[in-house]
Amino acid sequence: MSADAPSSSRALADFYQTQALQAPESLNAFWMPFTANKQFKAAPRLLASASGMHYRSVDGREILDATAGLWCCNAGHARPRIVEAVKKQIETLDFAPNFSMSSPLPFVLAERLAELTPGDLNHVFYTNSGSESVDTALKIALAYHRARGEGQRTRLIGREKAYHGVGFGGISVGGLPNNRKWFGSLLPGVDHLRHTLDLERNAFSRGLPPSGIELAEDLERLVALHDASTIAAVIIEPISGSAGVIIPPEGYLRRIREICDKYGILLIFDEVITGFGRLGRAFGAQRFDVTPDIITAAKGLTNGCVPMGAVFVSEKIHDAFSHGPDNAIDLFHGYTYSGHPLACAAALATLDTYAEENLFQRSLEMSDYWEDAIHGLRDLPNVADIRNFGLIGAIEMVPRPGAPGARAYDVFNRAFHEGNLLTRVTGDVIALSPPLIVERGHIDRIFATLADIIRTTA
Ligand code: PXG
Repeated sequence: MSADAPSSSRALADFYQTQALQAPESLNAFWMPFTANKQFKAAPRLLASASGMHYRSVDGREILDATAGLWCCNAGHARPRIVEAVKKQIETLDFAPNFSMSSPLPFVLAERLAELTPGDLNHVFYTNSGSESVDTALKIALAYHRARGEGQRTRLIGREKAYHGVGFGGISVGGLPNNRKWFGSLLPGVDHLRHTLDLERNAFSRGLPPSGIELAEDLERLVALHDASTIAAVIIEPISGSAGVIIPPEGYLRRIREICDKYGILLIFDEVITGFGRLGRAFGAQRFDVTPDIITAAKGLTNGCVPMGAVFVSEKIHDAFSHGPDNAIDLFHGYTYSGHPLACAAALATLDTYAEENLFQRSLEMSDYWEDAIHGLRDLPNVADIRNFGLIGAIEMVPRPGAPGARAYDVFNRAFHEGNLLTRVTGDVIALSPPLIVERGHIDRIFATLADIIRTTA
């Protein structure tokens, strides 16, 4: 506690609240993640509070949230059920270990989640983030093959331009050069499929791009090169977000599934951003009608308010670990906070909010309006492509010569300061993923603001 903090509990609560609402005296000590720290600290963008579709900035402006925080607050902000559930839980059971001990909520939540997952992905392993979910899924895939006597299947296949978080497993199967090149030799025995972004053939597609199913055959190339007997799993984002929103070509995911089945390769869908209604169903797997063997999730699981991730596995995978004696540990893996009571309470109240307000269906129904609205920007200056699916949208800007990303960054920064609008920028792409409670009026405002700003950004 800092030296000037008061000692009575009421005054203390006010003290922290005041600190939370105003600009801090120094920005120096916090080393911000994935941020140009010098640029940010010279002109900070600080959010102090949030409710529903809006943030409030420290300078008192109401900011429309077109990104659900960071793809996570799918039900909107500070939803009453979730707030109450978390408050109650912290007063009741703040922490309970889950290694050879537990508490009721992780079990209750797991049963609820198993009702939402596709196929027989009925078993849940808890993590605290998308990155941990990815590393967990990769480890489960390797251990699964070993448990069934195919321990030589050690190779993991990712994709160019993929983002699977920042663990060593995730950056190894990931395909973003900046996230890899700084960090040494990464995991051995990883290879990558080609990415599917193709502006020449698919620019301004509405929904799924028509061309590119043949890129799934790239998996056959890797099988021919390495032999299927060495390959444990393929990991794919149904829609990649961080790489600038890449939508799969029609039929692509199904073809990948077929090839995995042909060779006994596990298919992992990384649904950290596509889970929990973003694409109009609980999971992208259901929207695309392609069932993977493992799903990774996080973000929307707790509506972003308490860190939590999850890995869903099929019966076959779960069963492969259950042949030992009763006193044998199934899986030598887990986190101190796997199944944390606060996260479980938040997740249960989040699932109830999604169900009560029918938000997955709502997201599906709103997506046509969303699509029409975003494609209304196609003739603006410097717009290279517009992509959309579900309640995801991307506007790719033509980069300024010699300054990749600078124009899109200016649009994002001006949208925040001048347009009171929170968007997300990644490279030359403005990415949009509003809370699923978004109304038509919000959508109109998002694209009117962006149109103005794009028109006036050189
Ligand atoms: N997998 C996928 C597909 C993701 O999108 C992660 C794993 C990692 O999750 P954690 O919880 O460890 O961050 C993600 C995260 C963006 C953006 O702007 C996307 C993510 C994170 C931060 C920014 O697109 N996705």
